[in-house]
Amino acid sequence: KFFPERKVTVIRAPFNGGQGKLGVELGPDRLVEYGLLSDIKELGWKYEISDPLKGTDWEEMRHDSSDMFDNCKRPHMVSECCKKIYQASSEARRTKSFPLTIGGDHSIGMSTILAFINAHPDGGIIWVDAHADINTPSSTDSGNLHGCPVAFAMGLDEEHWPSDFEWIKQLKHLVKPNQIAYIGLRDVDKGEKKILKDLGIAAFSMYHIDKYGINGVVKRAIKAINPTGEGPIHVSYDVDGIDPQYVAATGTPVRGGLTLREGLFIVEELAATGLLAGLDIVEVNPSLGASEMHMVDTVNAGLSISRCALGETIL
Ligand code: HAR
Ligand code: MN
Ligand code: MN
Ligand code: MN
Repeated sequence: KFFPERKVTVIRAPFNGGQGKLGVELGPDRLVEYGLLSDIKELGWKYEISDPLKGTDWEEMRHDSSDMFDNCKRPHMVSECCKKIYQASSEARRTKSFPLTIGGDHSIGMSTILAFINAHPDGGIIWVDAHADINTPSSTDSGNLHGCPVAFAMGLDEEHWPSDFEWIKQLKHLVKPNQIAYIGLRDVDKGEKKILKDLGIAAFSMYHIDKYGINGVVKRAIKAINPTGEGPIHVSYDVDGIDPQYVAATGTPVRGGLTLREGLFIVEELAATGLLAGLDIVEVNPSLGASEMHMVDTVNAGLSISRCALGETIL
């Protein structure tokens, strides 16, 4: 009901500046090479492609190693690229097109969820991930901003932000703690645990999946962010939420994750509710994994997630 014309905007986000491993910027091309666009068509959607980072002067971005703020790495690059992705995502929402953003590292999640919340102030977000990505520029140990997008989208600790992120402070809406729920967590930093607890954010770890089953967790997550049962839901899907036995070609794999079926069930169930209103697929790194097979498995997992989100069912 949110997408009367059944149109998808595929937003390419070939970005790696939120972390230190090369290769994740190749994710979008690999997903397309392995059939993303034909999958979309086959499921009865039209698509258009948005390429907001095209023409980016990467030399200028890396102007020098002075793109640091305390221990935060590349704040200028991350902010500039995220601003462009925010604009592309907002434009897709303006035209009632389903934004399918393909990364790239997860720093770009700040853009897609902010565009979502500014288009749908009553919306809810499900963040599928092994990690909570809610470090602030002050709490991050690694300095990698792909560990911080949720904190930026929520305006946490904004008095200590690098000045590059001023644009976020100008937005009408930021994400509120009751508008996001996590599924799949298993590697959360000490400082992040405190933030999650203090703000009362709904966080379903692998423990909760073992305890309630994936169906029980998805139900609880929807209820936490969408008490009326009618608001739209955006999913920001870090493929490392799924266990590395299925998804090995990713920058920060953590064992003990979702099975591939559990990972797909999340999006199948959200698509079935008719509330799914946007998807990010991030952290596919075709250069990682011990073999070609790992790359192929990981890309195919990303494609399966997209197809489930667009309504593919098993029968
Ligand atoms: N929490 C760690 C940090 O802040 C690692 C998190 C980043 N890893 C990701 N994002 N792939 O989900 O650096
Ligand atoms: Mn700057
Ligand atoms: Mn992530
Ligand atoms: Mn992660």
